[in-house]
Amino acid sequence: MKTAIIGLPMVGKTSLFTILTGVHEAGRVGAMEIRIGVARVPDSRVEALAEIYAPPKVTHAAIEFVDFPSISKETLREPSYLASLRVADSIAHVVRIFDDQSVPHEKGDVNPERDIADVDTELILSDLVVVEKRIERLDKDRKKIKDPGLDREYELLVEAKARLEDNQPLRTLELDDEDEKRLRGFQFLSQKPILYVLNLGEGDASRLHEIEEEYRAKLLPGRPNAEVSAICGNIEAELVELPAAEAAEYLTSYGLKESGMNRMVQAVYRLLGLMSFLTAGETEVRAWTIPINSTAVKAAGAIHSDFEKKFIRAEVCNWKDLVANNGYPGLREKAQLKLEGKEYIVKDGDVLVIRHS
Ligand SMILES: Nc1nc2c(ncn2[C@@H]2O[C@H](COP(=O)(O)OP(=O)(O)OP(=O)(O)O)[C@@H](O)[C@H]2O)c(=O)[nH]1
Ligand SMILES: [Mg+2]
Repeated sequence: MKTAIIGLPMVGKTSLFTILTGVHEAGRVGAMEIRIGVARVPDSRVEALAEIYAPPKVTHAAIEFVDFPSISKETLREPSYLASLRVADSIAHVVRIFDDQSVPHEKGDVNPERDIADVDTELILSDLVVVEKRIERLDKDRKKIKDPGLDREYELLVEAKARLEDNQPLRTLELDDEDEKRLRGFQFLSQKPILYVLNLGEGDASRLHEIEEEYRAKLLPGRPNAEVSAICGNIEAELVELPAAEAAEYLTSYGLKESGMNRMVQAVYRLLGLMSFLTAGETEVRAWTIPINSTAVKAAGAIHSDFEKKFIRAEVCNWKDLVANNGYPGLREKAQLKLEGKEYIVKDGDVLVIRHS
């Protein structure tokens, strides 16, 4: 799963990307290349389980981030830029809130709501071009061939066009599975789930939650599949350099409880419709990524395709119970380990042992 980091020039995209993924090289301002990195999904449950087993291997879930050059009408016409953006599963739009005289703003002043509206509109216009082209093509084809599939696609695209012309993103379309499939191939930009990442200055750090709430209230009503996450890029950049104990102290000195980067990654994870289940043992403690509402047999498949094919049942417990009992033997004694079949819906924080033939 890939999340594209986009935004206007000099808003802190590359700085964020570097903090998230640890990918440093070529991180110069104004770089034109598109870069991919992997971010660990922070998960305190993994650490708690690792304390019991002290395994040689501890593996967190991971998601990909892609650092894009600044977005504009022009870059959205570049085939390679557009192609890379189209294949992203979600978008993180970095919005500049920090005020810093030494960092120029493309539009002369800091105005987050204007910037959000402008970038949203560029994505919408880019989709409109695709929709109009396809409608034109369908107009011709439908005169030659009678096909209910084409007729439905035409109807859908006419609806999509109306939304876009009304400056509404395609995220607002409510689609059933069939229609969703009909549109999927277009990889519309304004249909992708979006996280607005508010990049605050240090001066605003103590008001971070307040500012986040303020923007949530302003932005989210009427915007499905969107989320808001506030972070303070400069503080986060310092944090990654510090050992854990000092990092906690550093956060407290700004009146913060948790790294904003953690909250941002978790927000992306939710937006992508993902969750984690865990496996724990002497050799490895690990978080695995699955779509929310996955069955036990699908979860088994995330570990190994053979486990899915040869699935017999899953032994399931909640991670807290496993920690409280200091491992499986205690759980078994108290009969807190449940046997579940293929169709069991895995819950966030379940620890699984897959029994297979
Ligand atoms: N004060 C302040 N400066 C920041 C912050 N984040 C980034 N900057 C500065 O802004 C400049 C641009 O940062 P980048 O991370 O390269 O921004 P970008 O969005 O990738 O820029 P382009 O790729 O050139 O569009 C650098 O000089 C950073 O040091 C921040 O949170 N606060
Ligand atoms: Mg950059």
